Amino acid sequence: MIKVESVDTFMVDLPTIRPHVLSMATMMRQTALFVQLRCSDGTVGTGEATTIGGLSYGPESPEGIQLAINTYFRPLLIGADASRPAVVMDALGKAIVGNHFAKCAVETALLDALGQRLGVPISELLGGRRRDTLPVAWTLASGNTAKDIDEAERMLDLRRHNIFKLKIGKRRVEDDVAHVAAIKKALGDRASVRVDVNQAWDEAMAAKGIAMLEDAGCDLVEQPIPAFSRAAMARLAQRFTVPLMADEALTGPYSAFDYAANAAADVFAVKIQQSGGLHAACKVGAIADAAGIGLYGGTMLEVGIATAASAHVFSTFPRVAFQTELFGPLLVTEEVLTEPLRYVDFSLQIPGGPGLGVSLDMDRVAFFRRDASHRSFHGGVAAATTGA
Ligand code: MUC
Ligand code: MG
Repeated sequence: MIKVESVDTFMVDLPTIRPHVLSMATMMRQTALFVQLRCSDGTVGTGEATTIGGLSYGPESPEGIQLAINTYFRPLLIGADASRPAVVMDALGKAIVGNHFAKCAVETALLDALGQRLGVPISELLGGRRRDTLPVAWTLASGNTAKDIDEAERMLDLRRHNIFKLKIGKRRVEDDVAHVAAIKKALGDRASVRVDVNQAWDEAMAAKGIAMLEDAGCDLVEQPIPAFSRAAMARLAQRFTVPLMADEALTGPYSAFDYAANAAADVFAVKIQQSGGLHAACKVGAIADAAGIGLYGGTMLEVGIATAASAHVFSTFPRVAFQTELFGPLLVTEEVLTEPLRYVDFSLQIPGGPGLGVSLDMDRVAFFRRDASHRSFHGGVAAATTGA
């Protein structure tokens, strides 16, 4: 039997290229928690967990994920059969409630090690990829309309992105819609313009806002109201033509089934961490497919490891009708992979090597580790993320 011999976790703080302004937080940096599983055959599998704005997006923080893995996952993983990731994940599922982001990081590491051992990419372990590239949206979230238009023009010139997601919900509905309309007017048919409200509206504000967004030429409205408002989402989806996308509401196959059964969204943003892992994300995708719901490959602004893991998952979907937003590595100033992911012609090229097909540059990771001796971290969470 090939056993898991050690479980290491380490956290890096990477500056963002500019403040990333969302309805619930402004990000000045992204924190990634990496997990590495060393197996008795010498393989080392890597996984990654991130979130957005500390605890302002969801119930798991990078610090909490590290504590959970070190304290509760590690004793269950040491000595476990590394050639059976599904069995190991079942055991973790029985012993540990929730903790989806942590579970996803661990499952990624198990599958990375298995893929390396078998000499196949993770996409092949998940049933086989259907494509080698994925179109990637970019989020315009500088907080300033003119800057966002400049940024979009730059992305179009570089042929890096022609789909833009605008983060709204922080200001008055009228001001937010004016911002969207100005950007759509500037970009015209050269780009798709979408919005993510990150739950900031109530149903009445959403009814007003979505009607105005339709007039402004917006192509997709993501999570306009709180995740718990499934009935209201169903009413809004019924009422408007512009597709409504669920994001925060989708916390795995059960909520995906609930949303699909109640026609509460036209599109699902599938996220590997929110779903509870790579297989769970595949199930969310399958439920959407069976229900005639469109798919969008979402991100928690992961950096290279979990972005590659997400790409492997999305490569297996029969259709990704609303494309993806796997741009996380491009939002930070520093690269942590030995070979950066490649973005060409508006798309991400999905790595083709065994396992994830990417690996951490351990020297760079050592430099950016929060606990590195040259770094001091005095209550930096607040400094890195300001509330809404
Ligand atoms: C979210 O809510 O979708 C994805 C892109 C981005 O800028 O933020 C995320 C989170
Ligand atoms: Mg979202």
